Amino acid sequence: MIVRTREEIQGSEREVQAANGNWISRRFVLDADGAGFSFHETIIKAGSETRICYKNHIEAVYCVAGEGEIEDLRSGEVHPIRDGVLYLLDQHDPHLLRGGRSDMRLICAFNPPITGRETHDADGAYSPHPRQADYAAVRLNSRAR
Ligand code: 9YT
Repeated sequence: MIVRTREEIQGSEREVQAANGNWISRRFVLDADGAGFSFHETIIKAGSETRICYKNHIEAVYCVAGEGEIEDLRSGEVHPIRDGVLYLLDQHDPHLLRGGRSDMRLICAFNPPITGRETHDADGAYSPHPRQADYAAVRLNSRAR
């Protein structure tokens, strides 16, 4: 069993901040933990806008505090986000994530897991996992059942 607190993650290398200050990500579970997913708490700053497209990852995001919205850049649909709302980026969906009047606190899970050493490409995506093809094959297999 692994037990971690936010206090020990804050200020450590598991806490990462966007270069433009739009978000803070606290990585409670990373690839090296061997769980098959990574698990983060992300704070999205009020009034911010971030363009994201995780072309190498699936991400589930559950809001537990604050409010904002997500704009699906394929369909143009805008979905409000507040405590109790989940979105699943299962189609590598390009989107705009906007903070509302208060900071949003989001709980995020990534597959493949984030290693913590990713670099961002021009689309704001993270680079592929070293075993990207294996993770894609497992997802495909579980969808077929
Ligand atoms: C919700 C979201 O995608 N925010 C950007 C940061 C990312 N979740 C991360 O690295 O934790």
